[in-house]
Amino acid sequence: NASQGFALFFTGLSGSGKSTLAQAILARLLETGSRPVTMLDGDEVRRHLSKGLGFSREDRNANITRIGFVASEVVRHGGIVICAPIAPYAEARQEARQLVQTHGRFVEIHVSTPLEVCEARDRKGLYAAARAGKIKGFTGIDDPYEAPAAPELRVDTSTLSVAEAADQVIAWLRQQELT
Ligand code: GGZ
Repeated sequence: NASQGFALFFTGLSGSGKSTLAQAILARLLETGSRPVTMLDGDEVRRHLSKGLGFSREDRNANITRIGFVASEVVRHGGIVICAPIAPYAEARQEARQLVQTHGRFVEIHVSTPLEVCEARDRKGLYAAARAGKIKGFTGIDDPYEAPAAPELRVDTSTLSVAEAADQVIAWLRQQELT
């Protein structure tokens, strides 16, 4: 029902378009406007909530568990929360799902833009640095990304514009009577 809290949990490679898509959906949800929406921005999370964590499997999973905990609190109070970490490990995504589902819906959205496209974009030069060995353990290059087997939604920003992808997500939420 339309007053139940829910979490939109985007997962995908660096440069896949998660944050851009999350921002577009945030704007759309704020337009229709009846409920508070919290954005757990990746950079902000790493600066505050997950300050001091690195990119080992353990640290990435701790990051996702923290995000899941905060998301579950928002959802517990009937709010909408959007998060967009890479979240490369299925085990941590599952833990976040469990935390949130105690109180509401967990909507996992796999942003499945292929690695070649993310790497070609290379907006921050991180892929080039990873290929050059200047960054070790970069997701998709020399660190794993476990693609979700059964996400609620999958969108590929190499074949859809941001607006089209946002439309698909919003349409799905309406169909599920979440908004
Ligand atoms: C992947 C890294 C790494 C490594 C720094 N691997 O494109 P960005 O810059 O802005 O997004 C990436 C961000 C990933 O942080 P998350 O908190 O989303 O990761 S996780 O869910 O795995 O905890 C990238 C930057 O941090 N970055 N080093 N080694 N991305």
